Amino acid sequence: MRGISRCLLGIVLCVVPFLKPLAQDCPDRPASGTVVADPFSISSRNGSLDAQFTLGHSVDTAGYTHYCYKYQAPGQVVEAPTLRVGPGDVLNLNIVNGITDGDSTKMNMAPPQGPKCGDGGAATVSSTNVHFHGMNVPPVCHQDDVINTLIQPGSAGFQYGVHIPSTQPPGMYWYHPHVHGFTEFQVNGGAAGALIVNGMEKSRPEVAGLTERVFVIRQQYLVPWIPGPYILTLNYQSPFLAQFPVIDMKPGEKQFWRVANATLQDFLELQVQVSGTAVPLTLIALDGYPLSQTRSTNTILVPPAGRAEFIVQAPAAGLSAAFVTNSYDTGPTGNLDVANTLATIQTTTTANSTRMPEASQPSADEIKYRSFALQPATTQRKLYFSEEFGGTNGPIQFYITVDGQKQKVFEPNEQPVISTKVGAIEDWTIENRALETHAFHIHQIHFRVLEVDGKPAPNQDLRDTIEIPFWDGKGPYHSVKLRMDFSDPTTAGTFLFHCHILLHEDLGMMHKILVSP
Ligand SMILES: [Cu+2]
Repeated sequence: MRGISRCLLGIVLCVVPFLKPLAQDCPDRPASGTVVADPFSISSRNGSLDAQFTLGHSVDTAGYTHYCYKYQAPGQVVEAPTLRVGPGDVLNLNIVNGITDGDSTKMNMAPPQGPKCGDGGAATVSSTNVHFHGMNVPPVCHQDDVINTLIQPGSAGFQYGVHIPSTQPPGMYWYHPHVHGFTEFQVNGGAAGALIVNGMEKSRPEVAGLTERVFVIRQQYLVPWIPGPYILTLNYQSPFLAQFPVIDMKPGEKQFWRVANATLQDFLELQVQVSGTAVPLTLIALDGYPLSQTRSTNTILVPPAGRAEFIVQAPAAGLSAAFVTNSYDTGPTGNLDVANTLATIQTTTTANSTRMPEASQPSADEIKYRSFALQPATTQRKLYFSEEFGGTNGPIQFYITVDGQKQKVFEPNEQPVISTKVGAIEDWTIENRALETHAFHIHQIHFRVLEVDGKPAPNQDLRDTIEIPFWDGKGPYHSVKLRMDFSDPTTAGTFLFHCHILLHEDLGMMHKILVSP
């Protein structure tokens, strides 16, 4: 549903950004129409990556808040650096909530009643925590718990120590705040960055030695109280009039692009167009997992929170080229995902960037994921997305429901709606009964896409986020059948599954699952 629903649901949410004096905490963003640089990158050394981020915000002249992760690099403060780790490393990330002028009195949620993690207290518009999206890491305090972890403004900070499994596939993941009710606020235009697990050249030698580019696409609502208008930014550079971000490539050069959809709700139908025609891209990985076989396609659909990694061949000198997203129909009650030029591509003889390492053999640990979720399922479940107009919780309710249970919105202190055990292999059929496309995401694990609309999926990819198209009001619902593999004890615990349209998640289209050891 469009952004207006947040305002319809609570005028307080819409006016909060206007009540505070201007703050200018966040680094300046790159000027429109300039060459896009990769995010600043920090890498693990001797098995650990130690860094400190401070969450800040700036309020623009329209009164809207942009959140940011600030990192003190040598000689400069940079925003949301790319974190690079290896399988088996520890990510020691210290998070300081540096918001000094937030207004925690206007909107808050009851304190989580689970074990206190971090500062405790009520979740407010200025509370934060971090989710490591796609990482197969434990859902426990100081790792990837987002149910009980709260980092409040003014506290000393919070120490994450995320143990990356030795079996974590090489690829692109991302990090962002995940406080229920306020995720969209903090991700909007700002607080999100890329997390890369090294070693893709071992699994997919096609990328060895290529120039590597990291692109994070974010979304900024322009007018928070009016639905629709937004811009998409590429590594924080926004377009202005016809001045688009510029990607430099050498003529004919093959580059390895790693693209994260860090938008709030946008389904990105990505293409590289040369002289107006989409050209073939070699797809290497989705959602951090290398494909079992590469495939050639000229369009890659990346739902909100998804990632796609692919090889792009630069045009010959003198041809016009662009990186674009097409318009995407999300249904009668869905958002308007319009066509956008993300960047123009210019050929230059001086383009350079970091290069992927040369190929080497993956270890046995690193290739374990290839057999993930191949075993037959022992349990079948059916879930569905739905929306309800009118009700006690505002004009629209957003639900994800286990078939047979009562429709209800997420409550931070609810009991898990699904309980299972380590070792379970389950097939979940997820229907979309709403007049709007939703994006299913589960924390901690990936799933194998077995079927789409009841037919075998041609590629059976491993994903952590997948689109389920809207119902058009007649005929069968669209659905996916996903194999959930809970065999890894590393990810035992209580964690979340939800729609990754962040407004929907904030409004309760989410529930808990318990995987008991
Ligand atoms: Cu949704």
